[in-house]
Amino acid sequence: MAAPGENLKIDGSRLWDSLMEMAQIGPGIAGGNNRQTLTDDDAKGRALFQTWCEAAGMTMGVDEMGTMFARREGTDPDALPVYVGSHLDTQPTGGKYDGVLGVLGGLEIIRTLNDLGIRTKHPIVVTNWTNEEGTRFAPAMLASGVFAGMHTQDWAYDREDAEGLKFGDELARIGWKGDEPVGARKMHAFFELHIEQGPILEAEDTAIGVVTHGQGLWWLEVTLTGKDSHTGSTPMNMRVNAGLGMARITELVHTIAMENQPAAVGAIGQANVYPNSRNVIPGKAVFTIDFRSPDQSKLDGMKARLEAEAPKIAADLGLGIEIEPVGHFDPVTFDPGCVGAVRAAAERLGYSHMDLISGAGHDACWINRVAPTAMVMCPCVDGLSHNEAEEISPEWAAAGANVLFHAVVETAEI
Ligand code: HGY
Ligand code: MN
Ligand code: MN
Ligand code: MN
Repeated sequence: MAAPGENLKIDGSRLWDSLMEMAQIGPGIAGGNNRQTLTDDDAKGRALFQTWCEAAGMTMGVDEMGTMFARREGTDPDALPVYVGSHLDTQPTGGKYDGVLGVLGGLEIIRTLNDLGIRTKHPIVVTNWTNEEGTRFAPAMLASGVFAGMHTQDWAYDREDAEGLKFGDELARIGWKGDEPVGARKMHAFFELHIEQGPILEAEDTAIGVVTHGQGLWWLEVTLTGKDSHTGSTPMNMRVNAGLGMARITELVHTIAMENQPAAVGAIGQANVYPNSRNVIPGKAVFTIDFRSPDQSKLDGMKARLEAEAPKIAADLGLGIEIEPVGHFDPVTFDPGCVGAVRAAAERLGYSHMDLISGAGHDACWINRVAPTAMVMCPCVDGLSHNEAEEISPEWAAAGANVLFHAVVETAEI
């Protein structure tokens, strides 16, 4: 396969302009984005992406989970396409680049090939996976998980948000419930460009992360049941305090992760007490736990220890407890061939690069189960993400997109 010449580069300012234009849709309150999945803002972002894809001569397909597939034909229509993409949905207090850089980086590949009049042998399909974030509808990477056969579509359609709205209903409401069966598409390879969302690349002054592995994840939802009572007149020895149980289990999660260092993390994400009144002892607490590790035994060991010790905390306080796994994937090893294409591209282009384990989950983690897959990462300022202050430089964005371009085009064969 002929590798693209090192002088073949994407148009970094066009990519940056598109990032900034997409960032106008679903603005946050502090300079970032709140374009949560299946909201009207998500629909607007999807519409803008579709307009751009059609202007670039691509045809759009949409599957029954709402995932968007914009296809550019190759010279060999029978060749399996090379897929490239990420997600356009954001956290409630998200940044402008998480996911979006990977989708628009894919679009920039097409725009550049059009400029250069280059036609690859394999078709190329730029993808926007529905509901990668999993914050409105748990779990994360929901559509790519259905695509990879990890969840049934019916189970996904029944996922509810905090208002009790169902995923399937909201997908239909915004008009993005496609007609393609999910997972029917076969891929020659899948590549995803993403910001690191951690501090390593910036600290190492390195432009490109060659992602060899991804952490595994357990998401657990804990419900503690106690008794609402008066914060003033209830004696301390008569309280059945779900808020206290949540605090102690929060500490337990941290202790478990710290005792599994290095390469293990754990935290509480969402936390709600009920009735959430300032002079009522909470009779109920519902909160989510996020454990991650690249080491399978540490990952499963942390979950097992939590499941063994949290009930003892609950029993000491007279609380009822339910622990429900709501998301999981094992540690990921990406395809050595695709990882090699990423590494060779970084070398050919003269970018500093290092092998990296992804701390965050990505659609690529699921797609890696059904197609040869690899990721390209670029640094982000202070390693900050899932925060409206998330920031990257245009140079970092362009470097990541150039490596993505070379890896995709080499794999799609020119
Ligand atoms: O949770 C994750 O790792 C991803 O950002 N959704
Ligand atoms: Mn992401
Ligand atoms: Mn994210
Ligand atoms: Mn497992």
